Amino acid sequence: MTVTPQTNTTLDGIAEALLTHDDICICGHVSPDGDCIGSQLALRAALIQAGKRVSVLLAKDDPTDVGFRFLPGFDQMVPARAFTGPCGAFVQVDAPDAKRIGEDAARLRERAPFTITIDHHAAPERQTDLSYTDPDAAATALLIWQLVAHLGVSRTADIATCAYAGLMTDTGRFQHQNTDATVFKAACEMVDAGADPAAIASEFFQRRTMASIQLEARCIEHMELLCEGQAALSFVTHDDLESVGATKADCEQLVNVLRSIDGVRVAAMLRDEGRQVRGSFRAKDDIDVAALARRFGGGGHTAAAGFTLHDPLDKAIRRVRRAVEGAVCAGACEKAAD
Ligand SMILES: [Mn+2]
Repeated sequence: MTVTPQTNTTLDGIAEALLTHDDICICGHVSPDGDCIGSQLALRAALIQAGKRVSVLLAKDDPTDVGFRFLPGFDQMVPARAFTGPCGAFVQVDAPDAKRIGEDAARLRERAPFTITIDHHAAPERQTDLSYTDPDAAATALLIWQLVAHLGVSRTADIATCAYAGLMTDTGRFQHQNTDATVFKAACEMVDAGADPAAIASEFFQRRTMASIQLEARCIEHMELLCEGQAALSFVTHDDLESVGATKADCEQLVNVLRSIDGVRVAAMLRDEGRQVRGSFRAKDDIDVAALARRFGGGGHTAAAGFTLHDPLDKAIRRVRRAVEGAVCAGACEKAAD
């Protein structure tokens, strides 16, 4: 466990603060993933059990992954923009800063009398009254699972299901570098508490839309291999999305498809959003793609990071291609010289 310097409390401290507040608003990040939604809904269920009034907010009102819909409490989620209820304490999970929670939630956070961060993304500064950030945790859902014990409520099947969904997705189905004994021990506890691995995996991974399959075909069409096949770069345009009827959520897995190619060490995927280009990096070995993403003002984890470029697509592709070649081809030369 490595808590960041921005961490100023313990999970016990977070639990105590939550129990002394009411009308708790729980928000995640823009382009929410399974860990984000799973963490929000697991915490919601635990706090309701503790007798609290809780609201769960979506950073944006974009359509989300279909897999989320079966998670207990998902139907209660409201976009931050539309939220008009009381907010006695604002909790952000799986998101380190105002940028990641988006403008609407950030405005709500400014008005909240008390603010909390529970996260596993290292960040340069603390933006809330309390923060517990552990970059060694494989998923925020793992921290929420631990927090539930500190709240003194029981780990119900609903909480376990939401937490398991977060843990399963952020470890890439228990395959990523962050998958360790702690992850399996927690997953075991969640299954003991009532999470159904096959049912949850089926909701997340056996429900792909035709649009997402067609979008994957476009992504593969546009793909180029760099550094003698050690890196893969691709993109989808706004037209690609429109012509197959895909949503932004359908893009999330494309970068993993690129990474899965034999010999590829780094994958880069760009999505043209018109005024900006959203990018994702994934690494298969020890290349630090968070450092690469930071060069474009983004960030994330060592093996999975993201960024946004305010460039036309062709320029964004050139910049990313150069950065990836610098990191991967140069790294390959160093390895050869060892
Ligand atoms: Mn996460």
